[in-house]
Amino acid sequence: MSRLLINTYFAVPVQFFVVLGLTISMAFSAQASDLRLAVNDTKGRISQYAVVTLKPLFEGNWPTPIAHSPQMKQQGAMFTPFVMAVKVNTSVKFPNLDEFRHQVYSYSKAKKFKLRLYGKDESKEVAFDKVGIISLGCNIHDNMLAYISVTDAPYFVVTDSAGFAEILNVRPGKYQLSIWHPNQKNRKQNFTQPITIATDDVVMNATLELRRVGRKQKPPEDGNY
Ligand SMILES: [Cu+2]
Repeated sequence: MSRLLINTYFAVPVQFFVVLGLTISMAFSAQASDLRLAVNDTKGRISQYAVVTLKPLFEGNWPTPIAHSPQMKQQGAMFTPFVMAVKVNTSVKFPNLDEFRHQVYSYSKAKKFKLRLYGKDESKEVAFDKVGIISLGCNIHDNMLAYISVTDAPYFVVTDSAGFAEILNVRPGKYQLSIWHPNQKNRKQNFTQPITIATDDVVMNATLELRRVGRKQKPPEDGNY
């Protein structure tokens, strides 16, 4: 296997509020390729909870995504996960695993809703039919906060605790790579970058400019259930 390393520096327009350091490593392999992406901030800290999407810049028939039923759990007066990405028109379950009640709501443009108060081992379901970022809260517990990124991209993933994202079996072609993070400095402007997936695996690194004080979901204070 031969390996080609390209280091490229992109001067990013100021309005992006994002700096990108890009390292592409191409390992020659067959047909569909894998994209591996490490996301960090300008101080070199790994960035968990970045939503990475790949949108094709070409026409194509995309297979219907496998039906899945993602869950936004309420447990210990916290939402889990903190950031979730789903394909548009996906229904998300909201199971309450606590001994007490929650009332989940969103005022976000892409989906405004308020679930009724419900208790342990009950679950509600919400279908997200518009692309956008949904910010979730709970009327009972102010500390509770989570995000659902609703996308129409065929490929999407959220970076893990190592700031790492992996998209496997990407069809070759030109794509718009887009990264959203709850703490990105410019909330209206995602990081975007065109990217060509050939028949080689791609390994790259993206650096986001994040706010110094970020949005976090704090654990509840003692006895504050
Ligand atoms: Cu709650």
